[in-house]
Amino acid sequence: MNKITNHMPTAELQALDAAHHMHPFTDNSALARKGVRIMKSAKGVWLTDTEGHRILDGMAGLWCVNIGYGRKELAEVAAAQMQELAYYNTFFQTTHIPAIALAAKLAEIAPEPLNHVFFAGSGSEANDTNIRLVRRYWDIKGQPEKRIIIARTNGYHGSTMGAGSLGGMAGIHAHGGKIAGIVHIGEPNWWDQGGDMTPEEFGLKRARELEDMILSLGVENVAAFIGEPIQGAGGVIVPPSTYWPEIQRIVDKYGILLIADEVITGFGRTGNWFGSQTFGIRPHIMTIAKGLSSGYLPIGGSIVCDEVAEVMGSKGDFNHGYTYSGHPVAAAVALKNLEIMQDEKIVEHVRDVAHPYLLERWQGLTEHPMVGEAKLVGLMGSIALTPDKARRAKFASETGTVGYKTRERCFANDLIMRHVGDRMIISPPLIIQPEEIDELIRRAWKSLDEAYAIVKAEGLFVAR
Ligand code: PXG
Repeated sequence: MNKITNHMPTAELQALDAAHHMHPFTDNSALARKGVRIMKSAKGVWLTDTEGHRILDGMAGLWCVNIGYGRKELAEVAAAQMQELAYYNTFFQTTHIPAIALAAKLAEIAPEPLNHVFFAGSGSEANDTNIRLVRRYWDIKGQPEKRIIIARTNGYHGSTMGAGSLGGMAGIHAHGGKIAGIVHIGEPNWWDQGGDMTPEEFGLKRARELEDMILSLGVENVAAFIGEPIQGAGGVIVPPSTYWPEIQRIVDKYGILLIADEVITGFGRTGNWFGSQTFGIRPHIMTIAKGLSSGYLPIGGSIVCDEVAEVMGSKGDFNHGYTYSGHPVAAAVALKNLEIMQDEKIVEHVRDVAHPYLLERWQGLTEHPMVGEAKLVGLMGSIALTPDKARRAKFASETGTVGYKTRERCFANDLIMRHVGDRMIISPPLIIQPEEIDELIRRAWKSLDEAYAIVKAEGLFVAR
């Protein structure tokens, strides 16, 4: 086979990709017919593809490139660490300097009493760790029957067997099934499901489903509750203000463990280091990945509170771990990423500059005839597309039809803004500057206008 170079025509690269590459969450034969988009390089918030388009990345890759693309310092740290110690494991009573330093840094950044880190290679792996960890915790405490984990419909926790089961997405369960001992309650999605209730009433109602579920299962059988502070892959669903305080009250009352999945909301995304701080949540365990290394290398983990770590350490081995738990190169890069975030005050930039600047313009999108609500926490936002704002109506077409058409216009206008059903979502790199926000909003308006024209012309601007 010929050497693949960046000079190879896009069509040839697409043909090779279609012949040999199975993409995640993709209809691969449909993609083969259409032709995949091939990214080539990136700097800051800007991607360049093999056709020379400069694309504004409104998603930070897959919610992860928080400090932006092309940071040389991270490449240098990776190269240096590979030469110093490319790999060693953290099993068998050994460790290495990057894993020590990163665990200590995470303990410094995370809220008290979260001071202990179990490393994984991804968010999915970390959530698989969490399933085994919470069950082992109750075993050691002499309550081995406490095994059930309560999660939420339309939550996303990854796509390994365990993490996919924690997630509440029927499409994932349909492909390969779901492990036992995980149940789901409703999501705090007021726009879609709140009916005539106020957001605050609906938030309480959805939180109280946790109490009802605990009581119906028997608290003696329940190990933990897991939730994303803000559902990301589910469509950037910002819960009503009443939701998390009520969840916290219930978790405290029944003494079950609380796992905050911070894979997206961690590391500055919501304007604080962690989404748990933004919502006043006090988790026993936080799942982390993505922004931990700004996506420069794969790494994830579970940050565990003192009490859980103490119990886990009190009765022999925890028979669990990954070859790449605390991988030295990934750990060194993650540590440098966090140092850059601190030195350049990136969390403060989100909170004091980028969020307030974007908020006003993002909310302005609700003046568009097709946009109902606009939500933005930190730099995590969504808009609901609707044919009738007052009724929060859904489109008559199959859910996602209008969202997909809108996403296609964004792609055509060199803006990466995704759709989840008929919601459009953004999660740009945290280093985004006001002039780039202006450009994002310009492209979003243009794409919405074009999509609206298409939707109307096709007779799809019709309520269900
Ligand atoms: N938890 C949350 C909250 C996530 O968003 C994971 C766990 C799993 O992490 P890994 O590293 O195993 O992928 C995620 C991942 C999407 C999309 O379509 C979102 C994710 C992954 C892939 C696609 O928005 N989030």
